[in-house]
Order: sequence, then structure tokens, then C-alpha cells
Amino acid sequence: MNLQRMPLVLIPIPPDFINSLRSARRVAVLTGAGVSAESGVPTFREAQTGLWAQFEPTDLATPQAFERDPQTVWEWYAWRRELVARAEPNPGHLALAALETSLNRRGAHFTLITQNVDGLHQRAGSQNVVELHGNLSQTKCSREDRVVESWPPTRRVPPPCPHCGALLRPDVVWFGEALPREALAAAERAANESDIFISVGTSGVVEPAASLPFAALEHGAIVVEINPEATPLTPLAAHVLTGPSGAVLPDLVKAVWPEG
Ligand code: BJW
Repeated sequence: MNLQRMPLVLIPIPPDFINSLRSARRVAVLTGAGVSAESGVPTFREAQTGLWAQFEPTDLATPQAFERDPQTVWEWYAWRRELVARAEPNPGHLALAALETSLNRRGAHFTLITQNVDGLHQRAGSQNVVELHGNLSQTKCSREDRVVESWPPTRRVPPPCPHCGALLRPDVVWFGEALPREALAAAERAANESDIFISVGTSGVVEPAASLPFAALEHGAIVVEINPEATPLTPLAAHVLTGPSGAVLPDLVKAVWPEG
């Protein structure tokens, strides 16, 4: 996707936000499932299309569910892995990668904190990505927590760990599990040190990610939200850009650096 060829600003971007972004030194962006919605990856909590309109999350995204029915959980993630493999980054992902390049070129620091496990930001070209909830493409041992790259062919579902024989599982963070320590520390640091913090496509109900924009606010950042729907952050955001990220983000980048 060539951002230069995208239509000029359709969604009004507040001029003072444009100026703040031009002079920002440290920018942090938090993304959620909504950013990948326009790539055809279902979100979690939306009534019609959300993954959890069809599946009960507590049946699938908890360690207890995996203990109870590892085959169903493994197969659900295998289905999602295939869906993501067929998906392509959308203009929102590409605009975030372009934002990082533009800011870095001007000597500013950029951190992309994502709750998504689909790897689409990296495929779009984003460099400094912090994955809070793991990555669907990786598999780990359910006993020893180590990432396992490959295992011998087997009919067993899930396959056993080639090192210790325990069940393999997706390398994602389930409810009640701790987030990867280094990723969480990097996200908190980026939020606390940011002068602009943008929350995009997340319902903002899952902790600890949901607290990051509020930490940024407490540390004096300009907090901006991009989402078609209101969230708990909306009343506190300095600017709310209401709309799909695949449209708003390219418009934002164009408005800030029309010359590219
Ligand atoms: C668009 C759009 C378009 C649509 N453009 N936008 C404090 C208070 C209360 C509870 C807790 C608390 N601290 C911890 C908890 C418990 C729990 C929690 O938060 N529960 C709440 C739900 C009540 N948190 C945890 O358990 C976390 N662990 C933890 O805290 O551990 C502590 C610990 C420490 C030490 C030892 C042991 C433990 C872990 C949370 C893990 C979350 N995991 C999941 C699954 C990942 C794997 C998988 O993919 O299956 O992560 S749950 C799911 O929700 C997934 C997502 O990353 C996450 C967030 O969802 P997201 O991205 O916001 O999606 P949606 O669907 O909710 O929203 C989509 C949004 O997009 C909407 O707003 C739309 O409007 C918008 N949208 N189209 C832009 N085109």
C-alpha cells in the first residue's frame, strides 16, 4: 500500500494534535484487535463478528480450559493461526509502520505496544514492537514454558513436547497468567515516558494493558484514542478520532507529513 496514493484527509485531524505529533520526542501506540479487523481477523468482544460471539472465552483462553480440554483449545488456535496466515496487513498497520519511520527519521522514539498475537504489525514493517500477549505463530511447552520450534510428526493433539513429553500449547497469554516480564516493563516504560500516547482499536477492558493509557495520562502525555466505539478511555482522551483505524491512521500520517 502506497500511502502517497491514498486520498487526502477525510477524517478531520485536530490541528493541535498534528503540531504535537510533529514536535513529539517519544510516541507510544497501544493496539488491540480492532486494528486487525479490516484484515479479516475477528475481534474478541464485538457482538456480531467477535470470536467470542461464537466461543465462550473462558472455555478456551484460560489455563483451566487447556487442562480440561487441550484438544479443543489446540484446534481453536490452529484454526486462528490459519486465518491469520491468510490475512494481510491493512492500511492501518501500514500507516503505523510509516509513522515509526517518519518519527525515527526526525530523531523521535517510537514504541508500538500490541495486545495482538497475529504478527501483522511486524509483517507491515513495524520495527519496535512490544508483544504483550505473545504470538500465535509460536508454540511452547506447557510445563517448562520454553519455546519449541519443531516436533516429530504425531497424531496426538496437542503434540507432546519433544524435550519433556508435556503437552505443547500456543505461546499466548491466557487469563490469570502473567504477561512476559520484559515486554510489560518495556510497555510501562514507553507509556510513562511518552509525550504522545495513542490507543487504537482496543476495548480497554483487559488488564494490565488497559492501564497503560492512564499511566501515560498521569505522566503528562497527550492521550489520543482511535476507535469507532467509545471505551472507558474516551472521556479522558485529549482527542478522540472516531472511525476505523484503516481509514483514520493513513489520514493521520498524511495530515502530519503531507510530503511523506
Ligand atoms: C476497531 C475496528 C476498526 C472494531 N478500527 N477499532 C485488574 C482488574 C480486573 C481484572 C484484572 C485486573 N488485573 C488482571 C485482571 C484479570 C484479567 C483481566 O483483565 N480481566 C478483565 C477482562 C476483567 N487479566 C489477566 O488475567 C492478565 N493477567 C494478569 O493480569 O496476570 C497477573 C499475574 C501476575 C503474576 C502471576 C500471575 C498472574 C492476562 C490477560 C491476557 C489476555 N489474553 C487475551 C487472549 C490472548 C490469546 C488469544 O488471542 O487468544 O488477549 S484475552 C483478549 O483480550 C486478547 C486481547 O489481546 C485482549 C484485549 O482485547 P482487545 O484487543 O481490546 O479486543 P476487543 O475485542 O475487546 O475490542 C476490539 C475493539 O476494536 C473495540 O473497541 C472495537 O470498537 C474496536 N474496533 N473495529 C479500530 N476497524
